Amino acid sequence: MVEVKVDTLELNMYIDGQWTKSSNNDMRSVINPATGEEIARASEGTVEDAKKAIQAARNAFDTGVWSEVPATERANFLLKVADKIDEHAEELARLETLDNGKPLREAEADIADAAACFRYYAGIVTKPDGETYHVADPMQAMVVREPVGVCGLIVPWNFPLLMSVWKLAPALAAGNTVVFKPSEVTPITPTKLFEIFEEAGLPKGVANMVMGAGNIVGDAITESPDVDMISFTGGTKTGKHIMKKAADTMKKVSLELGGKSPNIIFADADFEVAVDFALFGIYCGAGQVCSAGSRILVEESIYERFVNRFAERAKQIKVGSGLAEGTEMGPLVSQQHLEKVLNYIEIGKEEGARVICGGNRITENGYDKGYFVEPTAFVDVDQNMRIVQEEIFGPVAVIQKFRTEEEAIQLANGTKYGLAGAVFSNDGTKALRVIKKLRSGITWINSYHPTYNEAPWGGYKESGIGRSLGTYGFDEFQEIKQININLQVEPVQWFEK
Ligand code: TXE
Repeated sequence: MVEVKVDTLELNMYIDGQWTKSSNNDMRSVINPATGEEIARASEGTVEDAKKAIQAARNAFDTGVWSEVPATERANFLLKVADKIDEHAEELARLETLDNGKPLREAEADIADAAACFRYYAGIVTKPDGETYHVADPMQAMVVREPVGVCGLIVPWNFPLLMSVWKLAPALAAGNTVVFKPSEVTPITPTKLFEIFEEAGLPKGVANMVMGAGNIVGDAITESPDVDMISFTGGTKTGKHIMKKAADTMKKVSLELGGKSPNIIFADADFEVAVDFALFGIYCGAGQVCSAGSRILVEESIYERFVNRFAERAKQIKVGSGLAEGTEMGPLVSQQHLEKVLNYIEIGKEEGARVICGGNRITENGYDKGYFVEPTAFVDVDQNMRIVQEEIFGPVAVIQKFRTEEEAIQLANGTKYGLAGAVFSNDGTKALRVIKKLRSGITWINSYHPTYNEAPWGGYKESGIGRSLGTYGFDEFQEIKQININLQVEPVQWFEK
């Protein structure tokens, strides 16, 4: 176990261009999930702080300090931010690992993706948009895109910087102002990002950050009549709560929620490739990934062989501190989340499923203070079990058997979620046929997990509404206006004089 010594950081909120403490001076302890030690203390926002941030964002939007600057200026800002993320990449990756627990190589990939996302939206913002229509003479109709206004952006803890950037980059590119709330568990790299915004010269009030509890600061943002839109990534239960609250002020909502994604493996797939991606699909990020391939569906004729090989390889995964050399899977993010995942493992056993690997918390070798869980998989499961239906969000897979293509599709679509899914097969026609039947927004054939700034990300069913990334993700942060121009200005004479 590697000892990590860091000075405790003090993190403050960023409101109207000022680094701000909580109105009641409360601080929240931020914990390293590998050691259980405090690594930072963060100002705990109040309703009053949220209101100040909303007011600042409202003023900044209404005075046009950001929405009315040339698009090239906004693009230049985004490019500067990307360069600064690259400059600080090493520090950011280390902080991400300390705060979230993920292995350093995963954190490094996230930081690189964050810079690339700013560059992608810097490119989009200066490209042509809008349309004109041929309507009846003498009118000319056109459509323009405008920023939505003040956007409330609320993000989770599994990709603390990257999820922030997936919202902040397109929202700012489109000319909105924002009130942003990081997860109370992982505020460190988002705070660093706001330092970068300040250095890159963002006008005051355009981007505001309030930390704190979802049911206090989050609710204040969602309820406010001065906020025009909420973009949220997190659990489905919280997403439903936000959608109901947002209805009172008829806010636009964009929700990226949970999943229980199927990974379908046919007997004609390349066996070792399928096993390899199945492990990556569920254990990358210790399973704390919305799109995790947590339900592995395997064709009957290769089922036993697959289960044995999967378990053999899962047992070899090196679990440890994210900063330790050679670590392949880190701890879970928090004590609370550890308890949730361990509880699901108990539920699985009580339901009669059989553990083929893992199933325990890891406490040896100094791991007892951290939140480590073994890579775990269940077999002998049926579709109605809670471990098959509910999002565990940890390193816990269920492996199911199917006999026919139809059965695979039926099982794959048989939950309330519809975020992601994959098919492994060397029969290209069959793979595409099955993918087209999946009720999921993100899919792969003979792969799992790659994500692109260019391509829309989001789910069907209870996995959410709307899309992040790509041009679709940009659209979320824009209103569409039609402008009708009369080219022959004379009375309409509908009524007699
Ligand atoms: O999520 P929450 P939690 C799933 C996963 C996990 C479960 C619960 O299954 O076990 O959700 O995790 C803010 N108004 N995912 O409790 O509550 C909160 O402060 C406004 C999937 O951590 O959804 C944080 O900033 N905001 C997921 C953010 O919501 C509120 C990633 C996420 O927290 C709020 C994380 C409220 N009333 C968890 N209450 C994914 N899709 O990737 C909380 N929040």
